Amino acid sequence: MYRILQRFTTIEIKRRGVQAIQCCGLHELNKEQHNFSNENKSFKRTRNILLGAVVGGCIGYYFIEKSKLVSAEEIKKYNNDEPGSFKEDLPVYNLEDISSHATRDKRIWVTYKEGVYDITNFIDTHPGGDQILLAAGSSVEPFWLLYSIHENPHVYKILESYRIGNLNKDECNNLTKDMTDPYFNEPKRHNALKPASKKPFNAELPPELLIQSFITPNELFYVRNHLPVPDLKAETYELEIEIEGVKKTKSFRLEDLKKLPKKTITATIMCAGNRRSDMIKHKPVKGLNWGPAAIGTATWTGVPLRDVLISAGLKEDDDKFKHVQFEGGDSDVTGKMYGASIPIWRALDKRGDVLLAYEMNGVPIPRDHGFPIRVIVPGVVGARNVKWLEKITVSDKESDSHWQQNDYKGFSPSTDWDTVDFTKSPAIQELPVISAICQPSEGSTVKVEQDKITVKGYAWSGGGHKIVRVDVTVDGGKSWHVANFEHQDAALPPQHWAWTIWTVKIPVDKKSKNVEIWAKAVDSSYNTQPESVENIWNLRGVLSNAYHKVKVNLKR
Ligand code: HEM
Ligand SMILES: Nc1nc2c(c(=O)[nH]1)N[C@H]1C(S)=C(S)[C@@H](COP(=O)(O)O)O[C@H]1N2
Ligand SMILES: [Mo]
Repeated sequence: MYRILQRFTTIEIKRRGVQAIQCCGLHELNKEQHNFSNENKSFKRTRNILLGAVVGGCIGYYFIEKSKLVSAEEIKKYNNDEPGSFKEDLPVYNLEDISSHATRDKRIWVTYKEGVYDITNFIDTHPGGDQILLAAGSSVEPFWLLYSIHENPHVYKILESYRIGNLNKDECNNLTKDMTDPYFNEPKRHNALKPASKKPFNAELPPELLIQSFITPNELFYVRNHLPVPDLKAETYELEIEIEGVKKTKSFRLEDLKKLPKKTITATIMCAGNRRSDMIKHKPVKGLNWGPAAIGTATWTGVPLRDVLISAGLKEDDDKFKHVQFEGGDSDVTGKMYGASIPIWRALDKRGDVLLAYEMNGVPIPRDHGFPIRVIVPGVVGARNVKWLEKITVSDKESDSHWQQNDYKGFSPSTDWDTVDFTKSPAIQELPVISAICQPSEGSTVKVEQDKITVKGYAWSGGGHKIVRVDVTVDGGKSWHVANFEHQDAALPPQHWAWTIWTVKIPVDKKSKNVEIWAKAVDSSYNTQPESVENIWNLRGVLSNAYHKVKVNLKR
């Protein structure tokens, strides 16, 4: 009834070219709705009566109004009916107000563009179920990139019926700050990113969401920070390039870099600690407890590092140099910057596609991901993809940074903290082949349909290798099922930088109440994953790429 009435008023009014709905108090109704914690029957009845009156009044008002001359200002105000556009007669809320409304007892608010909505009363009737709660206290936009079913006037109409206010965009970056906290100026993050640590901020998506789209929306891309996020400004940004032995360094402003020929690649970035939680189950390690979602895929646009180095004066055939070092704008209390390096051959190889990127998925790189410039070293461990890039040094030595020398290295399962010698292992560069089962996730209940369950996940390999096969079993390897590739990039190895999204339907035993699903991938070099985590365990919990094993319950 409510919807029909609402549709009627909107259509009626639109047909006549004036959007008078604002002045009829529909939002008052929504405010009222927002004060009720239970939408009971009598409330619905009262609401409908009220609505009838409101609609009647509205039409009446329209006829009275029609006789008046409407000012340009007013037309602008009332025509502003794009979903999520600013509505002058509604209150304005800041991001803190929104994120404090994330549970049913406090009411559940979400934002879409500049609109603020109280969707508490919609949750139980949402066709997509409980998933809607992932957006509680945050924006629905990144989810709607994953589930494009929402790009539909019918959905916008439902959404607008829950409108309660506007989002104060100016205030977003201007919340009350405690200047003594080094983390006082962190960017606002989406609530769906589940933090493994808050300061520094490290977070990943629930695995089921991760594989809903081939390209990961920026706001949902895992974040791996070692330090507070620097606040670099495009206007004052400078990148310094030093070629060792050459006195004069060269510097590039952002606009200088943007003038050089640009390139776009689609590349997956993965943290060395992805799937560390599987290793921790076997034996504790030092490191953040990452699940299988410390990985993401984006299109990256920027200028090839090779071109910048050559324009800074580096000679391609000069074999004095062995490494290209990077320094980020994020520093620790002693003033030491985050740093890493890659071998020079990779930096200069035309096929290496190493970029100084300024765009992520078509927009300026968000602060958490390295604004305004980050290095993208496709096929290479996340740690070398230095964010907030401020300095490049061409050298005969590796970076002396902690993260190059004393971290991000692999060791034998029998090496522990009392015996470890970090100088004995090389720094991780290209990552080995990996896969993960994302749907169903560990411990969940899956519906058996026609004696089969559907399993979905990703697979990826470093060094530009492509995934050629993913095998999945539910009987401990007695029978393997080859997965279908739902999405794979067309690029050929050794420039295949993006992950593969796979899916498979597997028959399950009629009597079994639960199963353990295993997945393993094979890459274009026919490298595959190790069977057990026990035998690849290492004290930092990196390179955790054993068969992915997920236990689930079955429902018929
Ligand atoms: C708060 C605003 C939201 C509204 C008004 C809304 C509305 C809807 C509607 C009307 C549909 C059915 C679409 C159709 O079949 O034409 C739908 C489906 C769906 N929604 Fe939402 N939604 C919202 C938020 C979300 C969020 C935040 C998520 C995920 C995190 C989500 C996940 C889904 C899924 C997975 C489906 C598809 C279900 C299926 O395929 O059967 N929705 N939603
Ligand atoms: N300057 C700087 N660059 C950095 C880091 C950092 O803390 N500071 N973290 C690295 C690590 S370990 C990873 S996995 C990736 C994470 O990138 P993302 O946060 O954009 O997902 O950035 C890398 N680049
Ligand atoms: Mo990482």
